Amino acid sequence: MSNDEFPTDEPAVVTCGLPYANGDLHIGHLRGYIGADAFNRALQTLGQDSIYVCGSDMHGTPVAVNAEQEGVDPEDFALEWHHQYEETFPQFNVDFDNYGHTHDETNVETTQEIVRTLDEEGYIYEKEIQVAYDPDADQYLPDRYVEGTCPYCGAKARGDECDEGCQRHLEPGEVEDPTSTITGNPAEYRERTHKFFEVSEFADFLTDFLDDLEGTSNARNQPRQWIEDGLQDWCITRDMDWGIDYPSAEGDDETDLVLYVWVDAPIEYISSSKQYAERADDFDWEQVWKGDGEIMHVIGRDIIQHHTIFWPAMLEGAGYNKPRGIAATGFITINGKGLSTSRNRAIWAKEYLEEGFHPDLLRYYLTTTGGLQQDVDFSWEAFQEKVNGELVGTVGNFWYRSLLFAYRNYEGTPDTDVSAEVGERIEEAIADVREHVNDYSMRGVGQAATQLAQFGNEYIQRNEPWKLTDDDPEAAAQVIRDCVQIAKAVAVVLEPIAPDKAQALWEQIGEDGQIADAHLEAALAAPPQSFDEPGELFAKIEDERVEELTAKLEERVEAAAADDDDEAETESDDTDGDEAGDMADTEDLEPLLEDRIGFEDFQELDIRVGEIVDAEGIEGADDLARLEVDIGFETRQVVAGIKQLHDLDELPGTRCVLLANMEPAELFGVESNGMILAAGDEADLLTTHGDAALGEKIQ
Ligand code: B3M
Ligand code: ZN
Repeated sequence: MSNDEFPTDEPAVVTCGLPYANGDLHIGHLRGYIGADAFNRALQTLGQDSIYVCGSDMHGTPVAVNAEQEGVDPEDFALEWHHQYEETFPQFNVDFDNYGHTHDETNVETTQEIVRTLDEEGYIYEKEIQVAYDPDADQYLPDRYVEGTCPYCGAKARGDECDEGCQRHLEPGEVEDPTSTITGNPAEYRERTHKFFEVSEFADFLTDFLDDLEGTSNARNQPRQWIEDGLQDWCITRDMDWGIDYPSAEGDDETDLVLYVWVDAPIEYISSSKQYAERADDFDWEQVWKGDGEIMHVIGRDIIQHHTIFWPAMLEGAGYNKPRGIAATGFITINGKGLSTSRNRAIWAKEYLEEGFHPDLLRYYLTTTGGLQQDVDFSWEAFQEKVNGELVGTVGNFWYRSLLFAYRNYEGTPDTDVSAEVGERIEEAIADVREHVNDYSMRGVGQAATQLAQFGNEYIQRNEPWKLTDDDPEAAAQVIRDCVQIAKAVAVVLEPIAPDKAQALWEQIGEDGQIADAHLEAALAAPPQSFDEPGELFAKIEDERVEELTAKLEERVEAAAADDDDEAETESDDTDGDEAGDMADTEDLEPLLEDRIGFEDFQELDIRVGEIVDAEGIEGADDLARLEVDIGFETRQVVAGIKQLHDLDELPGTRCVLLANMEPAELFGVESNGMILAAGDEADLLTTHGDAALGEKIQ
């Protein structure tokens, strides 16, 4: 790989995290696949030789547990989902050059070969470890067969990941108070021999790798801490039947272990590239994976550790090339609440299409709402606003008005050159796009297209060609010539995000072939001279439609909640293992902020232990109370919105926590000089539990 600016001379592979073949695809999945697809298309638009590969993740407990619940064989179960995914992705213009699956022959062979190499290179050893076991089910309990408490943060965790807390990968035996998800009984720990990959040997390599890594800042920075904290070796086998067998060395007895799903899953990136190479003569998979090609992964932010630690270490240990870039997407929330498949708070891929919306609208919404890394809140209102404002109001409006004018007056593109002003503006857009692609910002690419269309609208408005046609036909022709060029340039820039719509515009201006094959320079190449009457490419989404869709969603969530109440409380909420977004029990919580702050920022908050000494309601304010809080040095008057939530007479004597350096504010004529900290809708007051003195700083 290089860190040279795209386009480079080396071939590139873009991948996206593999979906577990265990349930319907939803908008949380689509965000990643669309983002990566747009990135691959944008690279190609720059002239980069690039392919996009992926596959279904067939193994592991996310599939085994769900298949078992349905009483079907895991292979049949996973294959059925795999076929469904193969059909669904193209419907969103997610255009994989190869879409395989982890259970196919290529991946089984490639995985076993890589593991064998790691073994031969001395990176794999055996160790006796404690493994959870369910005596009633007479079964070992790998990964999702066991639940318990995360030893790092105390959150409820699965056997191999702290999915609701700190997001760490957990090793077998680490989860505390293990319970079997099969019977609900406490699990026992039993001793077993397993294989370990010596990740700890790769600390220096990984540090250098991160120094060069491109992509989103979360993927580049979070892993540094894990390395500093000390890398643990990684258990790469499991006591299960479903998976790829641990490859036996020659002469050795077969082990009865299968490989941990996270070993063979990323290897599918290689296997899928190999499969593509079998069909495409001009693509050399080894040049990418063993030579100096460019490898870029788009993943969910919950699997950063797998892709920035385990995966590059495996690649390095087995003599493969390392990834150049990793872009980790944030989560998706729906109407401000966590996406939850089990609670039916999701926008399903099928549902979106059945509602009759064009895939490019969702592609545009998902890529331009927040950067890749940010959490995105989907609501039908926000979707409508984006579509109506930017696609209909700006892009569609510009395309239609300029092409219609050109058609009516010139039956196509007027026969002159583009003006210097417009040529320069298009060049500026091209430069912007180059920069955004190099920054892994698909949002930037989408915005560059919309801003160019916005410029087009202003340009036509400013020059009023309709006033010029009679008096100054040459000037009118110039303006329209410029507008057709801008329309074409917008299509070229927008193609990675909205490929169908861009193709439609391409055809409207009389171009042949596929706009997807055009490079950025095409934005400046003259369009054909004649074209047919254009049609409108985007339609407004009406308010009633949005109301109807929002109501439908709410009803569905309520119905699922009612069903849930009927079910046993012990039942596990999350069984789908989907990527990016299923927050199970946390769906009512505000999403965690992605942006981290430094310790210095935290120290700027002067938070003190206090005691409420007086509390009374504020006249005229329904919710506000005036509190006197003793913080050791002095007593502070603060206003707090807790009048309805606490019995004010009971409050004096209550310990609390006060943000003391809050700017003073006046509410209903009462000055507030601090903020007491509270959690949740009931304003549960935060406090300390030991003997911290009044005025003690919280740190
Ligand atoms: N199948 C899904 C996830 O954990 C998992 C991704 C594998 S990528 C190699 O998001
Ligand atoms: Zn944790």
